[in-house]
Amino acid sequence: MSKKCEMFLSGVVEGFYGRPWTMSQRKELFTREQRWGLNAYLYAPKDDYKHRMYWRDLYSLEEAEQLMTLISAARERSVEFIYAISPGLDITFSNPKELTALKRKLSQVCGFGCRSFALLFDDIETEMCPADKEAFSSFAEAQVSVTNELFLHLEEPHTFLFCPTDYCAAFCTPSVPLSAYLNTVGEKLNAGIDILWTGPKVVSQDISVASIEEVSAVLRRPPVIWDNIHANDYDPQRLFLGPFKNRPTELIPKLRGVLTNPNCEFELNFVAIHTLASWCSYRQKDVSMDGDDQGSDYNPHEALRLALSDWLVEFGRADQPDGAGGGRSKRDEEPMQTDGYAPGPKDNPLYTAEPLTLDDLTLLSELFYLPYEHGATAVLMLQELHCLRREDSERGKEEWRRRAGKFDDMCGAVVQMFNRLSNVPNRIILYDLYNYICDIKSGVTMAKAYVKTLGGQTPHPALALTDDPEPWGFRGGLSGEFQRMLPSHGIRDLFRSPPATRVYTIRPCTPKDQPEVLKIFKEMQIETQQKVELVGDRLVEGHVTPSQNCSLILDDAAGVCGYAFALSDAKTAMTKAQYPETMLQDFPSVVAIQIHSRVPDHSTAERLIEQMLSALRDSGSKGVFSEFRSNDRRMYDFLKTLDVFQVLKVDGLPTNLVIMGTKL
Ligand code: GDL
Repeated sequence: MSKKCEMFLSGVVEGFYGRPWTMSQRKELFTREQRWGLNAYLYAPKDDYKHRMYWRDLYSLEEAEQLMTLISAARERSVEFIYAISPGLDITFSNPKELTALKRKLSQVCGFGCRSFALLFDDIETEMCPADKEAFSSFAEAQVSVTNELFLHLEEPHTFLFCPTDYCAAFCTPSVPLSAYLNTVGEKLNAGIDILWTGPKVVSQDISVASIEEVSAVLRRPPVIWDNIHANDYDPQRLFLGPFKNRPTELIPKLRGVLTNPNCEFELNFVAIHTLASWCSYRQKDVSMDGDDQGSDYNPHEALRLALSDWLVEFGRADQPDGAGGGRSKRDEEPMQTDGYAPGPKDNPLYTAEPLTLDDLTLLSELFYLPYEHGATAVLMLQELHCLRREDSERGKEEWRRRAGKFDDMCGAVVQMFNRLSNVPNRIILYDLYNYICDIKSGVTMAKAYVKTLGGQTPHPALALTDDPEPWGFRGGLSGEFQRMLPSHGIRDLFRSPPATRVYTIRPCTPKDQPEVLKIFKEMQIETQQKVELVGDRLVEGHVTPSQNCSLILDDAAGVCGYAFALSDAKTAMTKAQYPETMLQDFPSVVAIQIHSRVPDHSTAERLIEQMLSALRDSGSKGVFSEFRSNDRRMYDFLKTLDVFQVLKVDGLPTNLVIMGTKL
């Protein structure tokens, strides 16, 4: 790794699509970052004209003044302001005028007092124009050449970031280690430039240490994580109020930094940024000799609790900056509409607003948790509804009624939370939240009415589930309709059939399973579209008989959903000297595994593999390898997360083949 010891960059990237934040929101962000110990802000709003679409245009006097004020506000709060430009939509890399335009633009921003820069090439066409094809041997060469030039032009800024076009493992072909694009970037990008990386996917559920070691080796430097865990610009119904999670703190010393690209709505990022700051605080604790920290690690639940307690205070504030949002300012706090009015004994009493509680905020966060996970209460509500719907014969009986009552109470708590939220003094936060809480209130109200109907009661006509419902009875618009027609619809609805109610079985394979096994095998082949001859394929296709106890099937309610076949002496199935003797000495056995994509939880597949490894161990084998088509990402990523299998470096393999192995 070429980098000298650097400050760990921690903070926020404003890098989402949609309405950019306002200058005063950004200033408020710097205040919060300083308060919570974060140190960086990357300015990269996708829909800001002069950041991306009109990247060549210089800022006007008025804009210049605003940016200057913003940059100095960041400095006052000890936040490093990193200005990013995204020229990738239409730049001609080989045209010297384009480089001049970029230099002119960044020099202008340098004149505003900015000293840190970034060049972003995410989300663009990868096909080069004819002129660039003549001038550069690859897209990576073109980007690297322009980026290196700019870096030198700006006199090698201390912080200069580059966002590759393949910015996550899922985009790399055939794989991270074998990606020609990333290898060129790693080799040729000036060592003083840092590289942004979003993890295994654009929105990564987990970021493992192994995955970062893998990409760092290719990039020849530790990456800066651009974390999309809280980004919500891809779905207007989703919002993420869960804690920063599934990134072990052991990552910290292996990274150059972490910047979170959070929810579009500024005020709804309190939890996202607060919990990221808690996570980052473990970088100091790592080196501290303070006995208190011994054995403690970042705990997402605890971090969430702390964030929500602080956020609760914000909800109670009526003195919003700029007096925006129609909230009550300090001056007119007393008296209010009650001035001169007191209801008589027989009149309606005055409306009294109940204050928001920490429980309300916890519930809110659990309903809008994380991209791959609902919070505990949300899961419970889905499970309850699932059971109430299924247990037809039980309706009317005591136990069913008890459960229906419980579900009704949970829906009631959501409505109560909505009511309290709509009364909070801080109208700015409320207005950012409004669409989401309205949507969930509607959702649970419909579900509540449905359970009433199941129990034989008649709900309010507005909520009736008839064939002529009000429009809120069929939600989601055109996009929702498209979604429901796609084959992938429902795959991630693990909440609709919650994991707890799914039952999987592992059993020996019988000849009757062969058609189902082949179906899964063929699906994978179609998905990966790669022709490589694998020893494992011969086991799956039945050309070679697996060793004793080494053919296992995974079943779910719908039938076969996975398999594992192994042979303790792989050599007996090889038609030629396919793999080197040295590899076969350490890893004499072969296993072929596939899990259908409809199986959402890793733990079941993990059990299947463990059972197989134990059968091989019993047969006296020392080690086992498994072959993967390099774009069979699902299985490859899965085995990596298990941390049992490692990628084996085998000379002379075809580039579209990856071998993973484990000692037994
Ligand atoms: C992306 C975009 C980002 C967007 C995010 C979530 C990167 C590097 N780029 O791919 O602008 O907000 O997805 O939709 O993440």
